[in-house]
Amino acid sequence: MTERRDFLKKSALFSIGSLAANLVSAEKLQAIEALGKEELFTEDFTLAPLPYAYDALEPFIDKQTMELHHDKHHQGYVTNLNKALQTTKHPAVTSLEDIFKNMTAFDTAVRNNGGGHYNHTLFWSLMKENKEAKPNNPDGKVADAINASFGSLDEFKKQFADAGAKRFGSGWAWLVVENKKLKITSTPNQDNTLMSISEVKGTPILALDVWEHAYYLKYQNKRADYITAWWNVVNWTKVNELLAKAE
Ligand code: MN3
Repeated sequence: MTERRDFLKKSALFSIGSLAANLVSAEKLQAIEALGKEELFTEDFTLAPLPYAYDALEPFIDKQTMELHHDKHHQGYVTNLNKALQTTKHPAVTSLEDIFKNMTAFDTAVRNNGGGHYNHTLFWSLMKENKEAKPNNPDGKVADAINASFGSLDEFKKQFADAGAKRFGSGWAWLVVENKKLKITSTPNQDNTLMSISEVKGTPILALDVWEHAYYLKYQNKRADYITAWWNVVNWTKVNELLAKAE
């Protein structure tokens, strides 16, 4: 335990040293030190590469959108999340899920950028290439669960697309599991249904980014067209995996 504390202290000092060199003024550094070193320490979150090529989702989602979305937008959330965790006081952090459970204990920048990091990581994993000209429909448990909860696949897709289309401004549409029940909902900004501040809670098993940056280059203002195209690249195998884990 002592070793761990020493390690934490050293790492914190190192991290403050780096901050002093790169990011913050002497005044800010003093304020940070006053917060207590251990609370400042966190291991940096990192951005994983996309699990497929940038052009894998063509023609439904274009290469340039994927490049900007992953390399600029998602990277921005990761960078700003690390910065926020290094410069604000907060409880010890071991995972994004821990942060979300106790959201009000963290700075707004942690909420926005932590949500951004989690939501995008999930979003990339929930898509896959589709070069076949045939409907991309779910099978297995998730197909049964969708029929049981919404009556039919068409009705589910209609309700989910509505949740995305009607989300005013920027946000996300979700299919979540709560108490073994499937639920469709949406959240503003980079919020998600794991956050303690979320009105609707549950474990996300399908996520759709409806921020303009997700579709504007190819679909301009036509969010509904983007959603219609997006169904072609949903990775239902991954949705089934997440459903099995959530139950
Ligand atoms: Mn996005």
